[in-house]
Amino acid sequence: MKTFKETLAEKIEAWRPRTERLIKEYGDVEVDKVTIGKILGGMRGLKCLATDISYLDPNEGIRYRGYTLQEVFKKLPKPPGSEMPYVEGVFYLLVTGEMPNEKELEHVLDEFSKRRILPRYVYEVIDSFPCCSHPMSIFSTAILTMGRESFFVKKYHAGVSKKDYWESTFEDALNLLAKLPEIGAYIYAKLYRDGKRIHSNPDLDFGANFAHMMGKEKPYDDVSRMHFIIHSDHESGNVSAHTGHLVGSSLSDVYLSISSMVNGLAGPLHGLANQEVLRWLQQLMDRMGGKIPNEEEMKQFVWDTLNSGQVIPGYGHAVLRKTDPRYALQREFSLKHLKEDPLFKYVDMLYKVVPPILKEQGKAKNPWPNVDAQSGIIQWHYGITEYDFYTVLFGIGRAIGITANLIWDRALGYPLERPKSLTTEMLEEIAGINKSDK
Ligand code: CMX
Repeated sequence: MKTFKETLAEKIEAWRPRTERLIKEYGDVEVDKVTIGKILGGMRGLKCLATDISYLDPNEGIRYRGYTLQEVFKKLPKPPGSEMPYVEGVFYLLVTGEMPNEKELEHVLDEFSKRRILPRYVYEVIDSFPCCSHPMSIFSTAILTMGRESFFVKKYHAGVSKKDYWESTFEDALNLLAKLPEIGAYIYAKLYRDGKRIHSNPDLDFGANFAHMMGKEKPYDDVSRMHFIIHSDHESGNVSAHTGHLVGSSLSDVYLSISSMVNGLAGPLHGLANQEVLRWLQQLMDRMGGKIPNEEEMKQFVWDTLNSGQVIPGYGHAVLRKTDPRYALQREFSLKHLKEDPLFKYVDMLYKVVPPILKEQGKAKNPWPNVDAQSGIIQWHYGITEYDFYTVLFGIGRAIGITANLIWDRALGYPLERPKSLTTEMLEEIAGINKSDK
């Protein structure tokens, strides 16, 4: 049997001529048009990045290596007695493009397990944070601290060939990913459980070990697997993925890149939205004195939010134009496991009430729910009620896709990113605005 790394090496060798040919023979072929609207509009929809790890279709949602999320969940191997697949399996899929067979899975499980031990200084760094720090700041710093472990940095300074950069990046990726559940669980213990740490169990897979360290019973292991898998990748233009790629393009190591992506994910328009959903629902609960609102009351709450100039958290998307399949998958799980939970009832009523209101308001291009509209509610149900922590969970998952991308960025020799910027005056000149019109 070929190892994970050997399989990847073969894939890379086979893939390189394709990108080399595109650059050499078709480098001048136009793909998209850069307008002033795109430049001043956050480059929304501009086709200017390449990745083979995942593709986001506006109507269908994300595909990992060509597989829809439904297919990923159906085809990836699952631990005995579990509803959700191994997280390690999704990393194998994202990196190699193939579903792992039994032997390949065993190998990748072993690779993760043997790299999971967290250096002591990481606990010390987490311990040293001042009170009231946001868990995402701690998470980002904990990752950054481990930069001293980077194989890539050692190999780079030893003068390894560019063609081989991917190998040490692959090692860094596995070394970091394997430690993320423990970093996350320790941040949680430190902030919300008086530092009472539950030791990692080497016999458990990524999802189950995380659940164990969080002190949670079944089916929280499946909740974790589902959460990490659905958040792992969403193409490369979103803030976290793009940040990871951009920072990595300067040959910063995996630790620097992933810490940076975590900082991008921490923004309220991106990953922080899942905590915003909970905060917003709590306001409604307070207003309702705990009882379930009727549809009219819910509509009023949504309109009040919009009229006060705020967005409806968990709704809308920069690319998607339908209900996010990540929302749909979590809804399916919730209908099975937490149908009677009052917060789920709120979320379900919002699904009915919000899209027509956003359509009526006429601003949001996508009135449908995204992944964040549902994820926090599931965590809450299983007792993770400290919603500041939710984005850390998102970050653990997102690191899986971004490291897969970083490995391939190095393998295909993607260069330093360096777009060109213009001044407002230059744009006005291009637009043909005369000085006297201004
Ligand atoms: N509620 C109210 N207004 C919304 C809205 C929502 N959920 N979604 C978009 N809009 C508004 C925008 O604020 C914008 O208004 P202005 O013209 O006044 O600036 C207008 O509709 C057009 O925005 P858009 O093109 O539809 O959306 P963007 O690509 O600019 O932004 C997103 C996308 C996700 C930031 C936005 O929909 C939003 O703020 N949603 C709420 C926050 C959220 O759920 N974020 C998580 C996204 C998933 C993720 O990446 O993690």
